[in-house]
Amino acid sequence: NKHNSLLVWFTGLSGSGKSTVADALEQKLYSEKIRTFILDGDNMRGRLCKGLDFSEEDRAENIRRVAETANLLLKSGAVVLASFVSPYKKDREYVEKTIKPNIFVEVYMNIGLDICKKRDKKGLYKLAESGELKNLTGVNAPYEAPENADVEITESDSVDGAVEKIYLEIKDKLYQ
Ligand code: GGZ
Repeated sequence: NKHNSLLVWFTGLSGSGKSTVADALEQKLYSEKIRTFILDGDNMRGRLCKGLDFSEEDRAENIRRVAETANLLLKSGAVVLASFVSPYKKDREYVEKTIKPNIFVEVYMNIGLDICKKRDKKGLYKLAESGELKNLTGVNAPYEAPENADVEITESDSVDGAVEKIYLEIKDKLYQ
């Protein structure tokens, strides 16, 4: 099955559903025999990006290493699904300019902070609000929302709906 490589970049707050939607998109692509690879905080921050914190500088370095890794995977022909908070516009722009033109698809998980806080799976928001965690995006660190994302997912989209939106955006790019 011949398809192009693509980098689908999910940005959004912790708890906005980046990984959930990326996983569901991967399932859909898998059923179409498209080769995928997921990059996220779980497989990057614990390994290649170990030791980096959540300061602006270290987030930039985190994203730089992610971009290098994504580039290698893209060369193998895979569709790379990358889920990173990536709150700084300059870092997201860096990723886009580092990879081959026209294979970058930005997905903005535009989910309100209130909803992310309610989920708070890891208890990070609670910690940040009590002052025990610094640099938590949305609470005591900024999130610079994308202004021209290729796809925007909001709280009115279901997971399947989100997958459909993204798929519509990437399907031509996959096979052109
Ligand atoms: C943001 C944090 C922080 C702080 C820990 N700020 O929802 P999660 O838990 O599973 O995913 C988040 C992950 C963010 O790492 P990224 O590599 O995506 O960040 S960035 O792109 O900004 O470099 C969250 C957890 O790590 N986490 N502390 N202070 N997210």
